[in-house]
Amino acid sequence: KQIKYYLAIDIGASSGRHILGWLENGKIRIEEIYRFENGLIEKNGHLCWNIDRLFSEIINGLKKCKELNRIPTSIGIDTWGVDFVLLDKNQQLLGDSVAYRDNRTEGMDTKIYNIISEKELYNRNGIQKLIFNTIYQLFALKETQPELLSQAEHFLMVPEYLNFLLTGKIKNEYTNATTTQLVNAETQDWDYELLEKLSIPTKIFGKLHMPKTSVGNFKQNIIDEVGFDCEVVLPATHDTGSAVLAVPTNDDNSIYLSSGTWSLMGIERLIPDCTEISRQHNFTNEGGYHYRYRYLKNIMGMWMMQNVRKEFHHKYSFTELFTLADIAKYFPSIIDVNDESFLAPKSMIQAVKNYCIKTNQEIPQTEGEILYCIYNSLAKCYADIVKEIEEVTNKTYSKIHIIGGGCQDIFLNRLTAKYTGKDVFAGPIEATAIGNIICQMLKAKDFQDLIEARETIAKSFDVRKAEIIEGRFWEYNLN
Ligand code: LFR
Repeated sequence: KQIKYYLAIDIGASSGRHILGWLENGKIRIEEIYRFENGLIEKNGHLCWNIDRLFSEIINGLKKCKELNRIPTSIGIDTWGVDFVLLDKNQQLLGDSVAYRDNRTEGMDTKIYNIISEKELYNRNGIQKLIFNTIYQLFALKETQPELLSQAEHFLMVPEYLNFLLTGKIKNEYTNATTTQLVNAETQDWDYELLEKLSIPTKIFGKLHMPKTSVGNFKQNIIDEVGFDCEVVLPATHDTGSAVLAVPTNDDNSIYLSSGTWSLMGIERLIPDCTEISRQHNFTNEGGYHYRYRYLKNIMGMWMMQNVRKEFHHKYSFTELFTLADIAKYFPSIIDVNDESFLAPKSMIQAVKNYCIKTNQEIPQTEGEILYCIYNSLAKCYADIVKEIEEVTNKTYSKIHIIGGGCQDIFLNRLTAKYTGKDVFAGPIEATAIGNIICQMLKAKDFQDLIEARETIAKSFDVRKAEIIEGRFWEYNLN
């Protein structure tokens, strides 16, 4: 019998990958067939994504399928949220693909709150305030390059643009759209009234499609280039939306922590909470598969580690980093990992030191102290958020499921277990790609529903309980 392959193209802020998934004896199997780097570039004075290169890497990975003679039944693309491009009436790109860490949104919050109060804004969409949300980016564009907005005919989030390049079809997708802070939680559609208030043209926003919708097949030039045709399907195109689908449990006594460039910690809910209390805690209600809501908070996450490792010139293995951090566990200073100074600093190490100076705390001197300071502060932040979730939902949770690439960080997992007092489980590592794949499988009716898909995930992938013992990192080799 011919195996039915599905391809997830999952692009994060630091890397992208093509992962084939298929069913075998009732289990999901995955295999990474192609991987590439991603990162910020500086262009015309802004931090941008190199979207042309991302697309050519997508093509390279598709060619790999052909080479391996494993042609997928369908493919789905997911990326980080909030970032977008504009197309003109000839469907040509307008301007650069500016990245969310660019500082163009500075001060846009105040300007928007002069038009609509922060309270009312949250009440309409229940999306947490992050200064880089699309709403602030569009407003910045309106202030600095209004001609781009007035020439625009189409607004596309990054995965939608990549889908467009493959198929020629433009389709906006619901889960990623909610990250814009422009989708009304009640109507689950673009908030046209809000857009009008902000003088952002409404015509550029297309109908919202749910995950499992077909975008279309490859254009002829793509077929010629990669050597096969394929249907492009919408997964939850927001990576976090895909990742949370792959939480390996149906138990609603658990909190998830999707750990990658960002740490996203929260729960799934069936009803959004746009109340004032929820806003004060700055929880978000991101739209998910089948109108499930991700009630969560963004935490600066592995971004800090990635930057520090770069500054260490990658001279340490992960095992060595854990050991170094562990040796420095006497170090007392705690930083607020969500401070805006860590969003895009020239030097993360200096930013951590500056924060300690600013708050009159001991300044980390050694590499170990820097590492421990970040790790310790991250884990403490996780523990605080667990408390907040319990407070807001008036319920206690017994476990935390850490999913995504960051779940390989055993040092952080142990600290998380220690500070939260919960049972902490790690895995699956490729949660986002798995979530993307199960959405395609759900479309193909390989599973009856999400419950069955999650049961299958739980039995298909390694999920390990975090140990609380300290030290002994040399037993691991994660490189
Ligand atoms: C994670 C993520 C987060 C979003 C941030 C910026 O990759 O998608 O969910 O808040 O990136 O888009």
